[in-house]
Amino acid sequence: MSKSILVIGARGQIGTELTSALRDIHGNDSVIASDIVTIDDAFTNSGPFVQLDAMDKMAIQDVIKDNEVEEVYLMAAMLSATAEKYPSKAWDLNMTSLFNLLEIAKEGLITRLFWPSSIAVFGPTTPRQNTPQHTITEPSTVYGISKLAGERWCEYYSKQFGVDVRSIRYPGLISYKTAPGGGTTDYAIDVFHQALNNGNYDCFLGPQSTLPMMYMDDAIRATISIMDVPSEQISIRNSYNLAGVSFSPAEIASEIEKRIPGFQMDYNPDFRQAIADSWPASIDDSQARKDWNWSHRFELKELVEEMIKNLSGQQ
Ligand code: AKB
Repeated sequence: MSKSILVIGARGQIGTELTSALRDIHGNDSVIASDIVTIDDAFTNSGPFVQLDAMDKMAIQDVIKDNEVEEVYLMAAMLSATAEKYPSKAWDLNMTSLFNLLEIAKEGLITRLFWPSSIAVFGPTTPRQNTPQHTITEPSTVYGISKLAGERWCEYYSKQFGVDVRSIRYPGLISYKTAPGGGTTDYAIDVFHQALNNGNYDCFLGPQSTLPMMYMDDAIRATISIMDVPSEQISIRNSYNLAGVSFSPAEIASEIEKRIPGFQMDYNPDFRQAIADSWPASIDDSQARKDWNWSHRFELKELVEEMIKNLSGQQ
């Protein structure tokens, strides 16, 4: 019998693709999708769906008990750009949801928990190139502060109570299936939509703002892989560094221009520039490679090709 899995935040950028991938592996009925928003469509109808507030511990506990859920992927979060506008809401959502799930795991109601962290745990004092797994973490953003606190809680619950929680520090994620929501790296998705629709893009970061990024297929593979390995292989209980490809707005513009001749990128940095400036340019993920055999597949060229191919059909 397949294990029962709950995805919280299943309609978000990562949650949507993660739910589909998990359903392909474990079967539609074994993967319960949940989100605060409910929309009657093909996605919610492809398997069980429950409307859940990620901060409502009692409701989550009921779903877990009623369905004998073993694993939870907690994907609900407020991202960096939005969190700067709503600091206390971001703190409440990002912290309360994690804290509740760690407690539920401690009580023995689930056996394994996935929680996403981010490159946002790093800050201006962190070495920017090839940022190590263990280094200075002094985030200067609301989102980064919440992710760093979350990482400390994950490690604490793992060490003190034996909670099997696993986590990845996601870089900026690039996908064509679902729109991103309120991140600093979102320009690298918006640019494709604008390039295909209008032939130009007004970028909110400057041309040289190199950031760590990853194609969604790689991110989903990493998420499912880290949850599949035996517990003894997980040596990092706060969160693993994960690297895909690093590029700047100027570099992605030049790759797009090769495929959409005449494409023009303009630069008008806004408040998100300061966030980008505080983050690493590239990540050392050798610990993830060593512990659970991680390796990324998509480089910039393939990522751009996939995005244009898939979005061209949708425009
Ligand atoms: C964001 O830009 O806020 C996210 C992230 C890097 O965690 N994509």
